[in-house]
Amino acid sequence: MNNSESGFRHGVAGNYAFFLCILAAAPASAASSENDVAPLNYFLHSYGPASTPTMVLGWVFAALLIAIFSSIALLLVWAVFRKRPAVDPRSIGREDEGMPWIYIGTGISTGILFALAIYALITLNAIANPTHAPALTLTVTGYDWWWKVEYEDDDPTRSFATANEIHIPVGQPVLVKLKSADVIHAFWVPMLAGKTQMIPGLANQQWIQADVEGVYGGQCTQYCGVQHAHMSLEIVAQSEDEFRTWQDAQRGEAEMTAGINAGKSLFLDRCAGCHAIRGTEAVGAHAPDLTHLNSRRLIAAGLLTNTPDHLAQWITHAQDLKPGARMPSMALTATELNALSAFLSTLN
Ligand code: HEC
Ligand SMILES: [Cu+2]
Repeated sequence: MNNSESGFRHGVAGNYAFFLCILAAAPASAASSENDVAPLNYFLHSYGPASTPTMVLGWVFAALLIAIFSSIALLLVWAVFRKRPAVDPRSIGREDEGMPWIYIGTGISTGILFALAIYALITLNAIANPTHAPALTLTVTGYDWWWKVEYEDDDPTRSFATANEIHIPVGQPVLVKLKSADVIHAFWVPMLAGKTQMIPGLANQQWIQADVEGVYGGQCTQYCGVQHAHMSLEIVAQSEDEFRTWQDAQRGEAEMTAGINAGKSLFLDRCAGCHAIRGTEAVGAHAPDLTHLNSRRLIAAGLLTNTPDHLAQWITHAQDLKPGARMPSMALTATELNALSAFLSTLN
C-alpha cells in the first residue's frame, strides 16, 4: 500500500487559521503520526464532493454561532458596566420600556434559525446523490466490533469479503450499502461524507468519493457496546490501476503452499466455526474473512498493526487486548501456535 503520496497534508495548514484556538494541536499530531492515515479531527476538511457541502455548512454554522456568542457576551459586559438611572419608586412594576427589544430580538433569532434550516435542507439535497452513476457498489455490515466489507459481483466467483479496510478507486463515486448484524452502528468517514446509521433490519446507504489518493480514517459513531471505541476502519483510495490490482488479488482464493497442513487442520478444527478462508472448508460467516489477511494493515478493527507478533498475541489473548470481543482467547500450546502462525502467514 503506497500512501506516501497521500494528500491530506496539502493545503491543510491554511484552513486552520480560523479554528486555530480550538485545534492548534491537530496539524502537529498529523505530521508526527507513524503512518499517513489522517486523524478523525480532520472532519473540518473535505476530500470529496460528498463531504464538501457539509463541511461548508459546518464552517458557516460555526462562524455564525461564534459571532452571536461574542455579541451576546459584549452586550452582557455592557449591561454590567452601564450606569442605571436613579430609580423612580413610582415606576416599579412597570417594566415595559424594554418591550420593543424583546420583539426585535425574537424576530432576529427566528430569522437566523429559519435561514439556517433552509440552508441545511439545501445541503442535504446537494449531497443526496452522486453527480454520476457510482463506479462501484459495496456492502458494509457492522458487527460488534468490526466491519464486514463485501464486494459483490454478478458472477459469484468474483465476489469477495474482507474486513475493516475498504479500497476504492480515487475520483469516483462509490455506493456503500450499510447493514447491521446486531445492534445499531454508524458508518463515518469524516473527510469523505457525513455519518449514516446502520440499523438492524433496515437497508441504508450512502455514497462516498475521495478525490485525493490516500488512507482515510473512519469510525463507528453510534455507541454499540464495550468495544465501540475500537471499531474503526480505513478507506484506501487508490488509482484505478492499483485498485484493479488489489481487487483481482482479493478475488483469488487462498494459496495452499506445502508444509502448512498441521496449521491448516488446526484452523479448520478451532477457528473455522467463525472464520472463512476461501479455498478451504472454512466458511464461518460471522467473523472477519481471513482469505487475504496479510493484505490488511491493521487487525481487530484498528486495534493492532498486522504483524506476526500481534497476530499471535491476538489469537491467544484476544480477551486481554480487546475485552468483550466476540472472539475467545484461544488456548493453544506453543507448537500449535507456531503451526497456526505458519499457516496464517501464507494468507496473502
Ligand atoms: C467464536 C468465534 C471465533 C473463533 C472460534 C475464532 N475467532 Fe477469530 N475473530 C472472531 C471475531 C468476532 C473477530 C473480530 C473481533 C474484533 O475485531 O472485535 C475475530 C478476529 C480475528 C482476527 C483479526 C482479523 C482482522 O482482520 O481483524 C484474526 C487474525 C483471527 N480472528 C484469527 C483466529 C484464529 C486463528 C482462530 C482459531 C485459533 C480464531 N480466530 C477463532 C471470532 C472468532
Ligand atoms: Cu459503535
